[in-house]
Amino acid sequence: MSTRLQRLDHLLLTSILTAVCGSDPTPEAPTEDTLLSPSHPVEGDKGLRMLLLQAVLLLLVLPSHGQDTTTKEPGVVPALPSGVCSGWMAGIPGHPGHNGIPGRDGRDGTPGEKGEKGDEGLAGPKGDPGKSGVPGLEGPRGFPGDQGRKGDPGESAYVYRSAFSVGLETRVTVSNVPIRFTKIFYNQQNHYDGSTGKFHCNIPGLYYFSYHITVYLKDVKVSLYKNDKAVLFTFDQYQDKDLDQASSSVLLHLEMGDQVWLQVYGTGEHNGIYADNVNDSTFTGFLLYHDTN
Ligand SMILES: [Ca+2]
Repeated sequence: MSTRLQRLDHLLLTSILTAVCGSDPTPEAPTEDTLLSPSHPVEGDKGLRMLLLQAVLLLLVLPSHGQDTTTKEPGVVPALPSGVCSGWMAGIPGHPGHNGIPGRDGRDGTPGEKGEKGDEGLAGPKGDPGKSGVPGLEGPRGFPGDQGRKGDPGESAYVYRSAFSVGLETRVTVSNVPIRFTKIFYNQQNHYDGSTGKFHCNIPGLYYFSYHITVYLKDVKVSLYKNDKAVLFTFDQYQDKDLDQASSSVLLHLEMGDQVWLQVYGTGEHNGIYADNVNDSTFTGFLLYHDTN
């Protein structure tokens, strides 16, 4: 029963397609001339064919009568007879569709082979100085250098010279007055006055004084005076039939105008200071350092 119905549907579809396409299943495609010819029955056939096409579509939509679905393969559509509608004219091509959205990024490719060694780069900037090393051993002593040129003459030292050295020419017989040494050994600056027996300070500074006295016939008490004040004392007792020596020395700071001399001191007869052609009594003084201010 189902086979018969399928055959009937197939026969009906074939007839309809034949009616739509024409009596001849393989007619030549109508040309533009034939389609536009007034003698061609275009309008009448066109309405009939459209009606038949709608009927065919309705039959295809309706289910088959009493079709046995158990014996039919799902999705199998009966094949159309060969040669049917082979002259069907293709429609006008549609418009191209819009471009789709870009696809997702593909996966990372496999690593490539190792490339060749590149060229040597430019030299970098100069680095910071390194730390100082350990000092080396001291080298050998060098040769003496050339002698330097002679320096400029210094300030004259003449003004700072002050010295005298004098002695007795005869024995002293008078006490309590300055002893006059008239035997001049040195008195170039004339700071010692032989007429008074006093030394006059012309250059402030430190002075050295000394005296060496020959003692004969009497005891000797002698002092070094500075401006009427005894600052140094020497005492020698005379022994009969003998010669004694009395001496002393001192450093004194003197100001301008100070005076220094030797003098027998005391009330007794202590003037045994003696001198002759073979025995001298001397008095000496000189500037050691002058004041700098
Ligand atoms: Ca003595």
